[in-house]
Amino acid sequence: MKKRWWKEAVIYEIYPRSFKDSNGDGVGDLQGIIQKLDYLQDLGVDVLWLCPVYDSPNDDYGYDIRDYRKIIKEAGSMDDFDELLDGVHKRGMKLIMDLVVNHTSDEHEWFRKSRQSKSNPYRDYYFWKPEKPNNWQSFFGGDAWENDDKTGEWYLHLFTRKQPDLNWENPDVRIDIYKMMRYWLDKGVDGFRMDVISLISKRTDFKDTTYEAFSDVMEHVYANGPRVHAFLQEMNQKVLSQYDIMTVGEAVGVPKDQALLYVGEDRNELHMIFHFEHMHMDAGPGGRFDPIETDFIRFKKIFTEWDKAVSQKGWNSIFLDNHDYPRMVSRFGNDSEYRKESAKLLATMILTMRGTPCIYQGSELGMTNVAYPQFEDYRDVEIKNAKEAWVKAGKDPDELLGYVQKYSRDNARTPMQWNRDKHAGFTDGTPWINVNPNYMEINAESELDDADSVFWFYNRLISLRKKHPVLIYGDFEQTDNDHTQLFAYRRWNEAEEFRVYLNFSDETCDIENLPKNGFEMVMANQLYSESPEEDRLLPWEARIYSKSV
Ligand code: ISL
Ligand code: CA
Repeated sequence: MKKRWWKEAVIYEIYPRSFKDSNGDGVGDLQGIIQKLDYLQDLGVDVLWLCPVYDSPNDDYGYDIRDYRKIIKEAGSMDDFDELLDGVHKRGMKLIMDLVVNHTSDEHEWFRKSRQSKSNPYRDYYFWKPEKPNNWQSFFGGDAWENDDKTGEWYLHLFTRKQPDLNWENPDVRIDIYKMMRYWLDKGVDGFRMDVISLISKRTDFKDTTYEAFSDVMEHVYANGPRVHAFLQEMNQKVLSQYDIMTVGEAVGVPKDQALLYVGEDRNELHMIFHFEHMHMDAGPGGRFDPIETDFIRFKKIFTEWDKAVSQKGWNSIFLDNHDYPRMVSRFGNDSEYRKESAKLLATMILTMRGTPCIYQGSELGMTNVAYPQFEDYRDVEIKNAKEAWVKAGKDPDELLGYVQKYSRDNARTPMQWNRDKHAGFTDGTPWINVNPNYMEINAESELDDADSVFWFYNRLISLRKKHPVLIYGDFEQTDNDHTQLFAYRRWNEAEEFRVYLNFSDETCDIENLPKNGFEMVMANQLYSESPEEDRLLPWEARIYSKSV
C-alpha cells in the first residue's frame, strides 16, 4: 500500500455561501473564510474542499458555472481568492476546488454561442437534437431535454434547464476544460473534487430508459458511460499527472464492482471517489422525497463491502454528510436526546475507518437539520421543482413539506453557527437563508469554551488518527456483523491493533468479548467514560481501545 499525503489527510468541506459573511450582504464569502482559517487549523483538518465560487447565476448555487476563471461577485475577487489560498498554505493546509465540468450554466459563453445557430462552431459543445430523443428525466425532476426557441432544437440537461450538459465526445470541449484546470493548478490549487464526474460520458444512442427507480437510471443510463474511463485517463495524462495533487470524484451511480475502474492505483484516473450507496439507502424509486425504511445491518455492510472492494488496490473516502444531504447527526444519530453523544459517535466512525475522511462544515459542532415551517423558507431549486411537480400531480404539498424537512439539501445549507450573537454571528445583514434557531445552544464559541464539546472531540480524534498510522493504512475488519445496534470493527498492522465499538441506538447494548489482555481504552464519549460498564455500552456510546502488538 503506497503512502500518499492525500490518504493521510482529513478533508473539511466548505459551502462558502453559508460559511461566513464578511461584508454584511447576508451571503458567505472568501474574506469570511479567511477570518476562520485559524479556527479550521485548531480543528486539525488539512485539506479544505471549497464548493464552487466561480461566476454563476446561482440557479443551483454555483453548480451552474458562467465563467470558470472569474470569482462570483458575492464571494469576492480573485485577489481575495489568492489571499485565501496563501492563508491556507501558510498554515500548512491545502485547498481543493470543486470542478464542475459535466455541465455549465446556460449563461456560459460556450452555450450562448452554441444556441445561436446549428452551424455555430460551439454547437457541438452541448447535445442538441431536432426532436426530444428519449424519456430521460432530470435529477431535479421534469424532462432532461429542453426546447430552445432560437433554433427550435432540444438540448440535454441532467440537472436544471439552466445546466446544459457538455459534450465530452467533442475534443475541443476537453481541450478547453484541461486548459481551465491547468489555470487553477498553476495558481497553486492542490486538486479537485469532481462534480458528477461519473456522468461525463453519455450513451449517445440516447435510447429511452426502461428503468423505474431513479437509482437504477443513475447507475445504468447516466453514469459509467462507454468513454468515461477514456476521458479520465486522458485528463490524467494531460493534466492531473503533472501535479502533486489530490483528486476525488463525486461518483453518483458508481457501484462497488466498478469503483476500482475509477480509483485503482494502476488505472491512472482518480485517487478516490465519494460513493453514495449509504447515502441513497433511504431514497425510494422516486428519489429523496420518496423515502423508504433503512436497515442498520445493511448500512454497516455497505461500508464493509466497499472496503473489501476497493482498499487493496485503490483508496476509499469516508463521509456521512455534505452540502447535498441532511445533517448526519439528524439522519444517522439522535439529534435530540443524545445529540452530543451521537455526534461524537459518528465522528469516531468517520475518523477511524479506512479511507480519507471528509467532514462537512458544522458537523464538528453537532449542527442539526432545521425543519423550516414553510416552503418559502427554503432556497434549493430541487425543492422548488419538487413542489411544482407535486402540485401539478395533485399531491398534497404538506406531505412533501414533511419530507423536505427531513431529507432536503437545505438542512446542510443553514448558516454556520459561530456564536450567540444575532444570526449566530454568520452575518451582520439578513442571511440569504434563515439560521437554525438552535444556534443559542449550538455554536462554535460555546464549543471552543467547553473541553467536553463535539469540536474538541473531533480535534482529539484527528490527532489520534494522525498519531497512529494504523488508523490510516491498517487493515479493517468488521465484527458482530449481524448486531442490530452495534457497529464494531478492528484496525491493525504489524505494530498496533485498534478496536472500535459504536452503539448506534437509544438503548443500552450488551457486548461480548470486550478486548482485554493488553488493550486499553484510549477514547470514549466523555459522558460515559468515567464509569464504563465493562460489558455494556450506554446509548450512543463510542469506545476506542488499542494495544501495541
Ligand atoms: O441532490 C441530489 C439529487 O437528489 C444528489 O443526487 C446530487 O444532485 C448528486 O449527488 C449530484 O450532486 C452534485 O451535482 C449537482 C449539484 O446540484 C450538487 O450540489 C452537486 O454536489 C449538479 O451540479
Ligand atoms: Ca458577503
